[in-house]
Amino acid sequence: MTSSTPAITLPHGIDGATFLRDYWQKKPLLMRSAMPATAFRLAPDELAGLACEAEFESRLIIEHPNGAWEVRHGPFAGDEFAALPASHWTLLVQDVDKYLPDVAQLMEGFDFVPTWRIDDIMISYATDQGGVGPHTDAYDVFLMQAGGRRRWRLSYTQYSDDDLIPDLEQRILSHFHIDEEWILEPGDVLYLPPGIAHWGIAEGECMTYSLGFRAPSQQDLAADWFQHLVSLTDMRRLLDPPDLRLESPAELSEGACEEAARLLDPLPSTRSTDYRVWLGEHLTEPKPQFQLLPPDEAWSEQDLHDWLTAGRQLHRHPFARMAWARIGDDEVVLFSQGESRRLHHRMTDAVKLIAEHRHFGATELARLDASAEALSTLLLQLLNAGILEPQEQD
Ligand SMILES: [Mn+2]
Repeated sequence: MTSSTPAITLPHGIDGATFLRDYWQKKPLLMRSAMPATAFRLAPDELAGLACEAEFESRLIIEHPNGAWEVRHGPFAGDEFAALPASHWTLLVQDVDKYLPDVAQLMEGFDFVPTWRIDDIMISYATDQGGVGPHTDAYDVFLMQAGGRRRWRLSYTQYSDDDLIPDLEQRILSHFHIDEEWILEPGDVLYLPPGIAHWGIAEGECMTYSLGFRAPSQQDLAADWFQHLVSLTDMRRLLDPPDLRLESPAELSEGACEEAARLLDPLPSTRSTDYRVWLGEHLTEPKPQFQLLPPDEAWSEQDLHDWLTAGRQLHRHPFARMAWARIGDDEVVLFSQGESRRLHHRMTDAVKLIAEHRHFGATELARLDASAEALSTLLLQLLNAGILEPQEQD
């Protein structure tokens, strides 16, 4: 087992259901002492080390004394940090959860919101007065104060692209009306819905972990859905109706329109099973750098049996995205990495266990009301796709 999961302590009088009803995607919530400060283990120089590695997407944002903003992209050379000023800069590293299991584990505390929306944990280190400037994001975020103090200013003004500082790579608002201001201490968590302008400024050195969510645009969904529809088509061609009678040979008749519709109507609608399966696949599609590979040696049924009976755990590869859905009364489907596995509805509890938990073992599996054979088949598929991995012992 890895370290125990630090659950989020919601403020008094707010439970997961209240949070979803009153705050999620609606309004900000400051949660004082929501997490133990000991949950955040990464030291600033370790974060700087990650920003020097090519696998990590990292940025340095420097606010110069003349008010100019500078953005530099990693990977950085180690001595680049030593050459920076004493204040007014921040280092941001994306997707830290994909490589550090301790960081991925923090996500389990947030299972009161839809986990299929989770994108990544970005970690930022800032020197005194450092930050990314005032801005809005298009997605939900939980800002976890990991170390030091950060002043958060919120604005309820609706800003547009016209309010941005022009010709700047980073989206920074040129003006900001402060409606709310809090200083976050280690263990405090601030939830922000999409579109709320915010401005974080380090008060002395600080570290913040941002759990970011995904909000695909209508354009993204349409582009992928229509591409999926195209993939289902063949080369059948438009014919004229058999009872063709012409009033005018140049007229695009009602009958001709109907014949064209006859080619398109058999394609699935957004009410179809095909659509649900496509949506789950679309939403669990990983970023290109987080594709999974099969293990070097394939797992056999015997390997799996031996592993579990030895009391050892299976864990989700940190690259893996998971979701599940019901299909009618008879089927469930497990989604991961843009793929789907359709299963008998008796596998529902197994699918939930796998999609909700980052690690589990024989004890959890034994509680399931699934056929041992079907369960073993599914686990082997996931292990041999690299989605599940044997949990190395600490
Ligand atoms: Mn932000």
